[in-house]
Amino acid sequence: LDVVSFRNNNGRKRAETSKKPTDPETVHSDVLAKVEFNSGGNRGQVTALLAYQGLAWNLREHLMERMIATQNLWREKDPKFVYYLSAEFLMGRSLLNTIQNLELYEPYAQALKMLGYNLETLAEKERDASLGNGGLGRLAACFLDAMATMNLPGWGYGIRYKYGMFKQIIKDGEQMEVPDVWLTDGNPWEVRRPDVVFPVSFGGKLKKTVTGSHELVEWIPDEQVIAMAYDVPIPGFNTQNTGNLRLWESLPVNEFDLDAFNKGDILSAYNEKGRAEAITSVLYPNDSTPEGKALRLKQQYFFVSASLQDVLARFKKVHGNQFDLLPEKACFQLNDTHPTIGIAEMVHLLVDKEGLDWEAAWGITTKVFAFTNHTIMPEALEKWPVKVMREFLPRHMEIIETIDTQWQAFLEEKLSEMPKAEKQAAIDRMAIVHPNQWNKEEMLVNMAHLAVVGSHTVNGVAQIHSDIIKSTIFKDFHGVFPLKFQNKTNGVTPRRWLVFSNTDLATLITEALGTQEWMTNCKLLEGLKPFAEDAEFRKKWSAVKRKNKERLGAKIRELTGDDVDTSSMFDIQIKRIHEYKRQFLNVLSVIRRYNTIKAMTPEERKSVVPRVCVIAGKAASSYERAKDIIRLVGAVGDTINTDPEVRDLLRLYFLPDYNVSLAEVIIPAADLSQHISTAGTEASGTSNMKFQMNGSLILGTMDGANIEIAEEIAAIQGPDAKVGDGLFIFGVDAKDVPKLRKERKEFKTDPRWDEIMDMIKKGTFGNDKFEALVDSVNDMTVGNDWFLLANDFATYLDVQDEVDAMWKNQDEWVRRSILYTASSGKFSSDRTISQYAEEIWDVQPLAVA
Ligand code: 4GP
Repeated sequence: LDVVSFRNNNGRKRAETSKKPTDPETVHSDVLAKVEFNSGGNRGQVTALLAYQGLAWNLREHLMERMIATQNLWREKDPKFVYYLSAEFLMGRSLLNTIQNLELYEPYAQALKMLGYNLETLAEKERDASLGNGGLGRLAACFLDAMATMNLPGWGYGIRYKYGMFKQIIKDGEQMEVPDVWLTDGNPWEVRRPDVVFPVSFGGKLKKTVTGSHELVEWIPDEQVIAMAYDVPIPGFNTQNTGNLRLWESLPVNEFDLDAFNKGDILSAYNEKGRAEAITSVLYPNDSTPEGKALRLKQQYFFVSASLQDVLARFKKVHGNQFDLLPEKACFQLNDTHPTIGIAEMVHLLVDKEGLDWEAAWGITTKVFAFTNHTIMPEALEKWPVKVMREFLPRHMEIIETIDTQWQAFLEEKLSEMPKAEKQAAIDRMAIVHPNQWNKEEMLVNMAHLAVVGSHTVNGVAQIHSDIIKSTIFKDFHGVFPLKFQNKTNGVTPRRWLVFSNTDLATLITEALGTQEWMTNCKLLEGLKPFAEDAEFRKKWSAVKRKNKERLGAKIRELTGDDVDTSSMFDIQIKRIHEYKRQFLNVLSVIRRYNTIKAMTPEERKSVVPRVCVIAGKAASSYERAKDIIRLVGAVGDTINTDPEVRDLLRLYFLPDYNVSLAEVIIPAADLSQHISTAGTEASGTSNMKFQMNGSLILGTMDGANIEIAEEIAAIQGPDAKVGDGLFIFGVDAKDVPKLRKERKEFKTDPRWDEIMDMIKKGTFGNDKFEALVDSVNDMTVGNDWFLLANDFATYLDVQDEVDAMWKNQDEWVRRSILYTASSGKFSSDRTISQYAEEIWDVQPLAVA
């Protein structure tokens, strides 16, 4: 597939903003005017916050102008659109991303200087928009960037959470969660749209009227809220085109109960407001309580209903009631199961509101939805109790039951050749509504099954993951619809993750390649290959890395108070904390390294490669085992970092409150990054791609996208290289995992493993013995080491030795680093999105001239 065909054709000419001037003087005076007129500030004393806001308002006008031009063109030409429905968008900061996407860095940096500020320092004033948990949320943000850059007609739709991902504070080694009050200073990057509002209903009952063979169902809800839109313009890079992320806020129909207030019942006066606003208050409320579950279901329905109503309203303006045209004009990508209720909502809107018959409505529905699965972790495969669904969405529950009945009837036909009992078992396995396996009394709606049945395409996010879902969670479905399943290997935006966060490296690359074209056509990075052999170039490459390490060193000092030696190897693992991602295994190897150094003579210590190990990431608030891991990292770090015999050779830090902005500082500074999930458990991973782009060597298992990264790195080395050459690969094969799990009880652990387990349990680190954590991998009467840490431990230590040996050969290390970047082109989200556009969405680019 030719990524180039998706690039806009105006070459390297900057995509000019049409009306607003961008010279430094005008920007300066415009920012001052904004400070004065928008916020009543004093132009003689522009605080950092006011300067940031003034600048952001100025930029938003550019964005709005472009967005309006884009929307006007699209309205006029009426192309097919993709709507990316996602409960998460992990956007991070906008200021520098906007300035650089619009290629306005120089004049804006100058204008700010005139105000007495440095652009980079000021940019840090902005709070991250953390409207997501991790991988799938950040992926959605990268996809929006790619869609805008490639001029694809499409919008994102999501929730404007008042409190995003919690802020992580580490207190006495423990993770504490504090609300993320990201909106207190206002959000200059959004536009409130009181003119774009839709009602969203819950609860109540159904009223049915039968006329002839036709049954009319009317849903009489007992609760209603208003969904109000906020538009967040999404700048494309080197194009006029500007996309849109529409986020919904939930508001009460009646804001205030004056009657209650007048009667002295002050708090009840706000009841309805509180209930309505709760829906969009918090990202993923804890769903371990029934109240939490209901709230999460309400969130999902809320944003999906508002989004579909919005799309249908626009469609009807142009095409009236010709709903059979909808599949030619719209496509909805379900980002995991969270928006899956949209399938039932589409049927509800078409049948109950628009008067279509069931067959027509269902036919249209199955042509407009496509579904992406992001994980096979059972806890993430959403299943809603029928009871809860019926209480809050009675009509949708009925629609789902009808879909399920028809689906099962279809299967009866389709599988008619099978012996009866076998057929019934297959149908039961594929049912949308089925009993809870732990409590047969309770019936559940399986959202992944609904998503597969209601979508025309289902995809995984890396080749191995797409293969695994066809043989595990969706095996039966794949048997029925082999052609429905596709792979779309993830990608990340090279703009945010390389060009803007590692500007020195980007400059060096551009100098070497003699063009900036690689920023929108990452395959051109292959042109770096010969430079890997050039000693002068390698020197420059190392100098950039060193500078980035200084920047991270300063960050570590700010966060921990410690100075680190930037000539040490920076060894990084950053991602959500989860047992399958095996941060615990990483800590075990750090302990091993500590023991080894302790046992050495001073002379022997001279040959040790000094390392600074960094781990960062958040644990779900109710995930105790993950929180144990964070505590262990902290406790082991405290022991090592204060041990005078060791601290010059080894450090371990847990950096708090990992988010997009911290990642932007960490990734460019990594020498080594770790992606060590048990084979077959990490769907793809995307930080592995960011690290590769930034020339960090990879230590990992053959899992997720690591495999494809290894293939690309092998390919660039030439026909003799094998997959895995140039990376540090270890661990069991995905295909062996089920068998090894069964045999884990009999597995003979390595003596070094036993020694470390004893150390931890004896209380060597901190005040704790971490018994539950240790037992989960070591005591087969308590845990089962499901993620096979013990099996992979020895080969992990071996490969760590290979890392050290390679580090001592800096020429080879840097050579590889360059080859990593050179071979990272495949992992641009531009490539991923162009594949979605061609192979799933059938959406074509349409650029503002
Ligand atoms: C993540 C997967 O764990 C990760 O492997 C993948 O790269 C990412 O999605 C994007 O596809 N899953 C989630 C989740 O974020 O919440 O399930």
